[in-house]
Amino acid sequence: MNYKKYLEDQLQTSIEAADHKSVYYALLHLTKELCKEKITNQGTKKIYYISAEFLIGKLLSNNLINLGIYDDIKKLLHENGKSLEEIEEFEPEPSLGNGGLGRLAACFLDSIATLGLPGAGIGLNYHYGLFRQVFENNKQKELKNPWIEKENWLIKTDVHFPVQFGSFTLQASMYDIDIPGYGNGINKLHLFDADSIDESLVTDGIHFNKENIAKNLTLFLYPDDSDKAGHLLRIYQQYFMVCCGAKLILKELKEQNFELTSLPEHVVIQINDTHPSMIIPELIRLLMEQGIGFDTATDLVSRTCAYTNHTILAEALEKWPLDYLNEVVPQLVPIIEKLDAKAKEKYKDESVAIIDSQDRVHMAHMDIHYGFSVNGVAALHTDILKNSELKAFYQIYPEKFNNKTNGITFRRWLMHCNLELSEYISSLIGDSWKKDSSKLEKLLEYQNDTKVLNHFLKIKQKNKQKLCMHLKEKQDLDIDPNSIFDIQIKRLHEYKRQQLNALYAIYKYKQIKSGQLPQRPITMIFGAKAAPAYTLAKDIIHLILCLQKLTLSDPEVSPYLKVIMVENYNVTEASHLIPACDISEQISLASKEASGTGNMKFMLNGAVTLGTMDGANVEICNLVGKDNIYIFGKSSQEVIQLYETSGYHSDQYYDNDPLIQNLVDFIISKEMIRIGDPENLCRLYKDLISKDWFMTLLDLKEYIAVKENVMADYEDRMNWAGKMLINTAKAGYFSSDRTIAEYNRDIWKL
Ligand code: T68
Repeated sequence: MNYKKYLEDQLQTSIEAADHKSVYYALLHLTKELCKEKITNQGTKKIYYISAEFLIGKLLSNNLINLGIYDDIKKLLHENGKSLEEIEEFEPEPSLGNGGLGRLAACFLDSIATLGLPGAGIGLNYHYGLFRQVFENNKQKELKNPWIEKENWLIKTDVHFPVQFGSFTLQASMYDIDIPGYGNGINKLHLFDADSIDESLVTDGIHFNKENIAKNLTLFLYPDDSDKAGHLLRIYQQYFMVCCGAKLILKELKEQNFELTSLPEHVVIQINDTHPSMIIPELIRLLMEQGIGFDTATDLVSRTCAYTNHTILAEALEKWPLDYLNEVVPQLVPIIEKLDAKAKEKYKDESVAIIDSQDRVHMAHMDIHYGFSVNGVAALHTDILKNSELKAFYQIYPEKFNNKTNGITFRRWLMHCNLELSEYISSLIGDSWKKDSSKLEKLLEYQNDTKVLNHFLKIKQKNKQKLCMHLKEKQDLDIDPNSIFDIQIKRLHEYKRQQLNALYAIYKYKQIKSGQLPQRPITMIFGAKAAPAYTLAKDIIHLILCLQKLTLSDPEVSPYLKVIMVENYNVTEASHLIPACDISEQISLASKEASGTGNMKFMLNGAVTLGTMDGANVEICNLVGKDNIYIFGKSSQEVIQLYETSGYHSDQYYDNDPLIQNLVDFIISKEMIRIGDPENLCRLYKDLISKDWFMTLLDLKEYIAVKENVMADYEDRMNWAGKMLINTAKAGYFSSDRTIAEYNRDIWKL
C-alpha cells in the first residue's frame, strides 16, 4: 500500500499541512485497514482469555510495530515535517485496568497473537475506565477518564446478546479491537457493552447513581465498592461479562459445526483471577438449556476452564454473599448450590467448601473444584499457594497446580519505549532477540567491554534527559538529569510499602539538614493511584506529596534530594519513566506481591533492582546473581510465620529504636503539619506505630542500609554499567512470549 497516498486521501490535504490530531486519526484508520487485510490466527482449538481488565495502553505505535511498518511510518512522517512521538500524544489512553493484572492480560494478548495462536480476549467496554488522577492540596482527586472519541479503535460488530438479571434484561453489544501479532496473524479483543448506558449520569468527578444498572453498568472499571450498592454493581458487571462471553463461545463453536459435547476439544477458557468465575455456572446453565444434563455439562465445563490466581491477600479473594447473587443472578444460584453440594459430599472439609457457613460463595474455590488447572504467577507465589494459602486444595488436586511466571511484551517495553537501546542491542547481537528473547544473553559477551558499557550509560543518560523534559512539560518540575533516578511506580497499596520508601526520603532529608550531603543528588520518583475508598493509601499519597513540597521548596535540600510524584500514573507514563530509571524499587513485604511485572520492565531497560525476596524478584535474583541486584528484608517464610504467630508488633520497633522513632515522628512534625493535613498525617502515623499490618518497620533499618550501599556503588560507573548490561541480558526469560508458550504447552494445548 502507498501509505502516503492513503494518509493524504484521509486527510484531504498533505501530511505537512494537517494538524497532529488529524494525522493521528488518519494513522488509526490506516492501521485498522491493514489489520483487515491480515489473516486471523487459525486452529481447531481456541483460547479465550476472559478478564475484567485489559490495560492495553495506547495502541498506535504498538500496532505499527507488530504490523512491521513502524520504521516506514516514522520515516514518512519525518520526511513530511511530523514526528510520530508528537502524534502519539494525541491518542487517548484507554484505562481499562487497575494495574498488574490488567496489564498482564494486555501483554498476553500481544504474545498470543505473536505466537500465531488462535485466541481472543473477552472483557468489558468501560466508558470512563479507571479514574484520572489529579493532585489538589497535596491529595489525590478522582476525575472521569473518557477515552472513546468519535474515531477510535473499537469496531462495532453485529453480535448482540440479551443478558437476563433477576428483575430485568439488558441488551449487550460486542465491540472489537484488533490485536495484530508481531509478524503474525491477528486476534480480537471483544469488549461487551450495554446498549442502555447513559454517560450523562456522571456529572461530578466519578460519582454516579449506583442503583441505575441499565444506565451505569459499564461506565466505570471497579467503581467504589465500599458499600452494598457497589458490591452489587460489581456482580452485575461480572455476570454481564461472563454471560456475553459464554454465549459468544458457544455461538462460535456452533458456527464451526462442532458438537456442544466437544467443547473441551475446541475451547479453553483462562479465567483471570476470580472476577470472571461465574462463567463456570453460566456455561453449565447454557449447556443445560440445550438439553445436556447437569453432570455432563459440569464435566464439559470443568475440562474447559483454567484459573489463574494473582494474589494471596485475603481481602482480594472474592467471597460474594449468596443473598447478593440471589438478587442479581438468581438463575445461577441453584447451579452454584449443586456444585457446592457435590464438593461437600466428596470432600467433607469445610475449608474447601464453595458456600461457607456464613452463606458466602468463595469464587476461587469454585474455580479450583470445577476447573482443570490452577496456576500462580511466579515460582514463589505458586509455592505459597501450594504450601499455605491453598494447601487443602493442593492436597486434593496436586495435578491441577502449576506455575506460570509472568512476562511482559518486549515490543512495548523495549522496542517502543526505548528505541535507542533496542537498536543498539540489535547492532551488537543482531535482531534475533526480537523473536527469541533468550538471545539477549549474547549481550553478556560485552560485559567487560568499556566501549559498550559507556554506550549503555550514554543511552540511559539520554533517557533521563528526555524524562526531565517530559516532567517539566507535564508538571512543571525541574529535576537534575545527573542525579540518581530512584523510581517506585505501581498501584498504591500498604503491602507494596511506598511508605517504607517515603521513610527513606525522610532519613535523607534529615541527613541533609544536618549537613551530611549525599555524594550525588537523588531524585526519588513515585507514581501511584489509590483506590478511591482506600483511606490509608490516600494518606500515603498525601505523605509523599507533602515530602515533594518539603524537598522542592527548601533550597538547602532540593539540590541534593527531590521527592517527585508523577500525576495520573498510567501505561503511557510508565513508558516514559522506565527507560530512565537507575534504581527499581520492588520493596513489597515478602510473600505479598504475587509476581510484579514492573520489576521485569525496569530490568529489561537496564535498571538495577532494590527489592525484597518476593514475587518474581526471587527469579530475577537467581538470574542476575547477588552482585547485580540489591536484596533486603525478612524472607517470605519469616513473614508468614509472623502472621501465623501474631509475632509482629510495630510499637516494639518504634519504642526500641531511636532512629525508627525519629523517622516516624517526622510524619507529624512541625515541618510536615505546616504543609499537610493533620488528619491524614496523624492517621498514618498512628497506624504505623500501632498496627502496621504490612510490617513497614520490620525492614526499615535494613532497607536504609542497603539503599545506602546502592548509592555508593552507583559511583563506580563502569561497574554499575556492567550490572545494567547483565540485567538487560538476563531479562529474556521475562518475555510474555515465553510465558504464553508455557501456558500453551502445559494448559491450553492449542
Ligand atoms: C497483580 N494483581 C499482582 N490485581 O498484585 C501482581 N485485584 O503481583 C502481579 O504481577 C499481577 O497481578 C499480574 O499477575 C492485580 O493487579 C488487581 O489489579 C485487582 C483488581 C481488582 C480486584 C483485585
